[in-house]
Amino acid sequence: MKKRALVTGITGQDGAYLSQFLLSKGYDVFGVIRRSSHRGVEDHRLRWLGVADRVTLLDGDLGDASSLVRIVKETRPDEVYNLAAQSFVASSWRQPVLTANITGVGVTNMLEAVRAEAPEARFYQASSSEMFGLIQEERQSEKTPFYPRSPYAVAKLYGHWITVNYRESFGLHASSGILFNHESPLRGIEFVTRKVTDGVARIKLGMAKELRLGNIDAKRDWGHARDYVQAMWLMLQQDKPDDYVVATGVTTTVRDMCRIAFAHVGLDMDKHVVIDPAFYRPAEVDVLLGDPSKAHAKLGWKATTTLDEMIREMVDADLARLKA
Ligand code: NAP
Ligand code: G4F
Repeated sequence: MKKRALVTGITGQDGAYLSQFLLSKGYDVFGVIRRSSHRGVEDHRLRWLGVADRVTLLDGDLGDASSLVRIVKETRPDEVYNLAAQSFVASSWRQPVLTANITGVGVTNMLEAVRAEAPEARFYQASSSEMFGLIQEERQSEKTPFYPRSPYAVAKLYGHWITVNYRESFGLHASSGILFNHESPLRGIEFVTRKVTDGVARIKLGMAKELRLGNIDAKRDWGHARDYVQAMWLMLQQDKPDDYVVATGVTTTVRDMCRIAFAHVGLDMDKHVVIDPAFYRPAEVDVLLGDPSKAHAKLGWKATTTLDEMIREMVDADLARLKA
């Protein structure tokens, strides 16, 4: 019997890579897609990876509990990956209630649907290193206390704890992956790595002269989404549900990430980057650095792509996209 996986957020970066990975493992893959007036473009990432025709998309929304119950009933999944969220930190100050409803309470909607219609299914929650926020330890592990610094992080913290609570209250096989930043050529253009690689490609091709950025002294632990979706799957293959930090264990400033991107096409970032206070945040997460030793020891998982390799892959993909 083929295994069945249900993925919320299937049209996003991670949803696309996870679908590709699950299909390669022989799964039937179902995904939740929300209604849009631009039907036909939402699956662009799935098309980029060549898997759009191999997944089944069902109409639903994380804010509409009844749609989730119906979808879980219809698809009878063995594994549920809850990736859907308002995922952009900067937007969460502009849309705090929506962020709370979707990124936070939406998790309960999904857990309730699973509890009612597929209580044996294994559940993955997309938790975030943003929950560490104002860091309480130099290297953040599963034991590090949380200190969220944005409405997004507060909502994710709720989603994290409700997942733990449903595991402890109802015995669901519910695991939470505390994933540090992960990127790819499929990253949304508003996130800093992709904004930089797209900007560098535009400058190289003579389509732009400058790149406007906010706090380039912030540090992140960046990995590749292709590696990170494998950790999600590994969590659901364990006998017992648990929580895991997924990270590279290396942290880099936005400035140095930027320098890699400009250097790859032979440009000097100092001639093109303009600091624009419009991109500063009301409260910043200055530095994140993960300790992935539990994921390594228990899941046998390790990041395989360096930041250098990933940024060069992203710049090349943006150059190709813009030339086309
Ligand atoms: P993403 O590219 O922004 O994708 C978000 C997905 O959620 C999209 O498919 C989006 O649909 C969907 N979505 C948004 N609101 C929805 C709603 N109301 N109902 C149903 N679907 C909705 O994010 P990502 O980078 O793939 O991240 C996946 C998950 O991991 C997110 O929960 C994110 O917060 C979390 N996370 C990401 C990172 C990272 O570095 N990437 C790190 C830690 C945790 P549309 O396509 O229609 O917009
Ligand atoms: O790329 P970012 O927008 O990612 P951020 O805020 O770290 O959040 C991402 O990673 C989280 C995991 O830790 C996820 F949970 C979340 O869903 C998302 O995927 O910003 C990274 C850093 C920040 O410190 C920001 O202030 O880059 C800094 N930055 C500087 N200039 C900028 C810019 N960020 C953006 N987006 N745009 C700028 O112009």
